[in-house]
Amino acid sequence: MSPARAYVALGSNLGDRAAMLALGLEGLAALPETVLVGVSTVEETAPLGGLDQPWYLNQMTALDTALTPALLLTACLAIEQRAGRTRDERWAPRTLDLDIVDYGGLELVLPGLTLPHPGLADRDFWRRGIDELRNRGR
Ligand code: A4P
Ligand code: MG
Repeated sequence: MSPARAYVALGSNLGDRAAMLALGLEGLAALPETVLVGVSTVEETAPLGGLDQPWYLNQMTALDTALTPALLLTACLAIEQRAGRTRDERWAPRTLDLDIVDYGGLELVLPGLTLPHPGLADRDFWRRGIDELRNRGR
């Protein structure tokens, strides 16, 4: 099977946000059957949803992957969990969010996985990240 071009978004609004994004990129770069082909500029964004919470750092990535959408999601959740672990091994509040924004243009609604991600319409910063990567040929 030829690989699919997937866009995976990173977001963090807790702890050392830049370090969380770096952990996320490291995790994505290490995925099997996957090449991390592009990484957007980091953008600082106001929290969506009107809640009183810290601002986010957001970043978009482009991957060429032979993992299925379900396996890619499982891998993303595992990366999130690793980033949420504190040094004393107790669970910390979640500090890193990974969302599969698009997977080869596939339209899919499964329990636990909707593609393209339904948040895309409301998130200018995701669209800017994808545009930036596409303008670079990614
Ligand atoms: N899920 C379904 N489709 C997908 C997909 N395409 N990619 C399911 C990833 N996950 C998908 O996600 C809950 C479940 O969504 C996953 O287990 C998966 O089965 P979560 O990230 O654990 O839950 P959440 O974050 O509480 O909810 P949700 O609805 O995923 O929120 P989002 O979309 O992650 O948004 N404001 C700014 N400025 N920047 C942000 O990045 N992010 C959020 C969280 C809120 N406000 C924000 C930002
Ligand atoms: Mg999420």
